[in-house]
Amino acid sequence: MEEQISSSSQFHLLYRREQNIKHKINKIEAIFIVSIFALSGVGVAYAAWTDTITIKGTATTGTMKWEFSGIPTQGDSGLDPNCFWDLETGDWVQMDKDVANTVVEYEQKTHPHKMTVTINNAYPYYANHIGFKVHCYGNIPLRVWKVNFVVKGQIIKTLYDNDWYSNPYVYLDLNGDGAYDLEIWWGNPLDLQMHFCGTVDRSFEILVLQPAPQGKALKFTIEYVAIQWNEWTPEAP
Ligand SMILES: [Ca+2]
Ligand SMILES: [Ca+2]
Repeated sequence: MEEQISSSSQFHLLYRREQNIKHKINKIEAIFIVSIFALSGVGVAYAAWTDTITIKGTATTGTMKWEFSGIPTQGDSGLDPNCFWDLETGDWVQMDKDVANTVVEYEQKTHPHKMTVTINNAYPYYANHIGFKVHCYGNIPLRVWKVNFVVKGQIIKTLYDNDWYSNPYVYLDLNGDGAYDLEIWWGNPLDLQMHFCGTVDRSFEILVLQPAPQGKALKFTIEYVAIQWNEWTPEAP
């Protein structure tokens, strides 16, 4: 008897659950249909808003351009200049013989950014002073950011503005034997801001040191790297 009552109760419970589920499905269907109408209304409104939006704009960029200009000058026009001991405290003397010579060449005729210095028949204490001009011809202000010293295609030394203020002397080992062959005194800091049509004079001095290899041309390239004024930093980032 108890089993019959129990079976009957279970039947009623199952029947009520089924009715509830059907009821919920009907409600979900109703909500879904209402939502479709609501979304279609939003869609019309959205389309109306986007149709009215039209944006037109024009942007132009400036130019950042500079070059080495003019003909580089030097202190050896014949009789050799010497600087005994070092470029900082040494005595500059013009000797009575023309043994060595220095050739300074820009990388290209128009808008060069590099110059190559070649010293022929050099000997210890032969020295030279090289002068050149930097010309800004773009409308974005710039600063020279760093100077790369390149030997046989490789950058072996980079000078930043902070380096210059702590020590403006650069030493180059041209043949990779671990001994410095040239001392270079870089004549100017690298923090000057340049504007369109601006030109500045720049210079450096070279001293041939005792370990320089005999019977070899001493050759290196100087590469200026300029950067827009607002990105300039006094040292490597
Ligand atoms: Ca000479
Ligand atoms: Ca060397």
